[in-house]
Amino acid sequence: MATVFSTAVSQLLPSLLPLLSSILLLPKTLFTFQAGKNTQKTLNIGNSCLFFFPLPKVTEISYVICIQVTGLWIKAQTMADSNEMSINLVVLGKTQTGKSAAGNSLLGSSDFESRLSPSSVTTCCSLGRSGRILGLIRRNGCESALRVRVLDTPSYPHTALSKEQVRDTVRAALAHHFGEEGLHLALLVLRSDLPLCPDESSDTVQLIQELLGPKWKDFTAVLLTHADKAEEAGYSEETYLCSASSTLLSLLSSVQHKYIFLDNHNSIIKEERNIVLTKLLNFIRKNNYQVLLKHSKE
Ligand SMILES: Nc1nc2c(ncn2[C@@H]2O[C@H](COP(=O)(O)OP(=O)(O)OP(=O)(O)O)[C@@H](O)[C@H]2O)c(=O)[nH]1
Ligand SMILES: [Mg+2]
Repeated sequence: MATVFSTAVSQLLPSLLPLLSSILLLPKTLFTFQAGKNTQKTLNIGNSCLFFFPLPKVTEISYVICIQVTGLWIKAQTMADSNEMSINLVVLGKTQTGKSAAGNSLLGSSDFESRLSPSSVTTCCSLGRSGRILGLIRRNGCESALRVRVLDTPSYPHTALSKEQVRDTVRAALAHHFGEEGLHLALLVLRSDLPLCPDESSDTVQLIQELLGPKWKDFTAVLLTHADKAEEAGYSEETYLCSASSTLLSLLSSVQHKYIFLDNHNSIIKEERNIVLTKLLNFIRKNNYQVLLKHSKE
C-alpha cells in the first residue's frame, strides 16, 4: 500500500508502519487540497507531524506523505487509489438537445431516459456512473482505469419547471454529488443540426455562470449533438465551423475552443465513445485537473 523511499531510516519502519497504514486508510475527505496547486497541509497525530503534498497532474487522490519522527523524515506515497481516476461531469442545455442521450453515450449505458417528446422529458437530476474503463489512461508507465460520473439535469428553460426551480435543483444536485470531489467539466449541449441564433444560448450560459461562477469558461465544454445529421447534410467538422453562425463561433471561442461533435446514436460503439472521452480528458488535463464546487473542509 505504501512505497517507502528513505532507506536511512529503515530501522524506524517497524514502529511507523501501523501509523502509516492507518493514515493511508483515512477517508479522502480529510484531504482538502487540490491537484495542480502547490498547496500543502499538515496534520498532527500524536507526536508526529505529517505533511501532505498533492502529486500535481496525476490525480487529486494521490499524495506524497512525509512523516517527521525524532527529527528524521520518511517519505511515502499513497497507492490506494492511484490505479484509478474519476471525472465528474454535468450536462446542461435547452430541452430536447440530447443531454440525456449524451450522458448515456459517455457512460456507455442507458441510465437516463432519452426520447423524442413535445415536452421536456427529464424533470429531476440523476447521477450515472460508468464502470472501470481501461485503455485510456496511463500513469507512471502503468495502465489506469477511468471512471466517469455524469449528472443528467432538467433542461433550462423547461416546459413544466420554472427557471428558478431548475437552477435550484441543479445547484443542490451538484453540491450533493460533487461536493466532495468537485466538478471537472460542465457540458453545454447544443444541437449541431440547428443554427444557433443570437441570444439563443444565453439562457444556458447564464445558468452555467450562476452555477460555476466567474471561472465558468475554464470549466465548460460544448457538446454538439446530432453530428450524424450534420454529416448526412454533407458537413465535415471543418466545413461546419466555416458556415457556423457568429453566435456559435463566439461561444466556442469564449470556452477556448473546447467542443466535441457527438453522434449519440453511434457512440454506443466503444471506439467512438473512447474518442470522445479522450477529448474530454485532454480538456481536463489542460485545465490542470482543477475542480470546482468542492466543499471546503477547512
Ligand atoms: N440523430 C440523433 N438524434 C439524437 C442525438 N442525440 C439525441 N437524439 C435524439 O433526440 C431526442 C431527445 O434526446 P434526449 O436525450 O431525451 O434529449 P434531452 O436534452 O435530454 O431532452 P429533455 O430531457 O426533454 O430536455 C431523442 O429522440 C434522441 O434519440 C444525436 O446525436 N443524433
Ligand atoms: Mg433529458
